[in-house]
Amino acid sequence: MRLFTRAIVRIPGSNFADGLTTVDLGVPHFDEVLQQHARYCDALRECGLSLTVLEPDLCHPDSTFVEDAAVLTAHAAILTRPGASTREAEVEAICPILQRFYSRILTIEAPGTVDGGDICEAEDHFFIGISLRTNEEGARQLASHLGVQGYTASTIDIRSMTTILHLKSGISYVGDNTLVVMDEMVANPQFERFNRIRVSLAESYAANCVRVNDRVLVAEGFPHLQEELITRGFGPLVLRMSEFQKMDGGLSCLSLRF
Ligand code: CIR
Repeated sequence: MRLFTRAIVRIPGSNFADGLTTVDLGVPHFDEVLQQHARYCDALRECGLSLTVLEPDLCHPDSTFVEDAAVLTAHAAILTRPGASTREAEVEAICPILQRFYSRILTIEAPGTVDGGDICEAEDHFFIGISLRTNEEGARQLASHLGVQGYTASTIDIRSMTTILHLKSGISYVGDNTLVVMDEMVANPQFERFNRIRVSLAESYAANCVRVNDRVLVAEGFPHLQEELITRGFGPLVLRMSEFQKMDGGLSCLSLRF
C-alpha cells in the first residue's frame, strides 16, 4: 500500500446543500458540515498527512468532493472530466494546485468522462467503475494513461446498481490484499484474488472507507464493519459523516491523497 504524505481538501461552501444528490436524507446542516469537515481534516493530520486546504468555491457546491476531479498515482496526476456538467469546471480549479506537486499532468478528453470516485486503486491494479458519471471512453483513456505508468486496469459496470453513485461507494481497497465490499458486489469474480470484508446491506454506506497509512477511516454508526476491521488487524478511525451522506458523499471523496 502506498504511503501517503499529503492530501488536498476543500472547505465546503455555504451553498453546499445546492449540490447534486440522489438520496432523500434531508438538507445538510451547514454548521455541522463544517464541523465534520474540520474533524476529517484533523483525522488526516493524525494519519501523518500534511494538508493543502483550499478555500470554499461557491461556484461549485459539490467541489468539497475533491476526489472526483483527479486521479493521483505515484507517477502522475490525471485530471478527470466529471460526468455531471455542473462539476466540469472543478477540474480547472484543481489543476494549478496539482501542478505544484506533479510535473506530469495528464487529461481525459471529450467525449470521455471520469469521476475520481469511480476509480479504486488496489496496489498495481485499478478498478474503473462504469457509472452514470464515468463512461467507456473515459475508462479507456484512463486505462491507457495507467498502462503507460505500468499499472493494469479493468472495468466494473455499476450502471444497473441503483444504490451507489460511484464504484467506491461500494468497494474500498484497504491494503494487505484486502477489499471492503458491499454485499451486492462481493461475488464479482474480479475480486476473487483478494481477501474480502463483506459489508451487510444495513451497513452499505460504510463500504466507502479509506486506508491512510496505518489507519482506516470509517464512517460512524456501522459497528459490524468496525469490529471486522479490528479483528483483521486494521486500525479504524471513526468519523461522523451524516451531513456528507445527505449529498451522496463518502469519506474518500473529501480528499485527494498522495
Ligand atoms: C455528486 O453527486 O457529484 C456529489 N454530490 C457527491 C460526490 C461524491 N463523490 C464521491 O463519491 N467520490
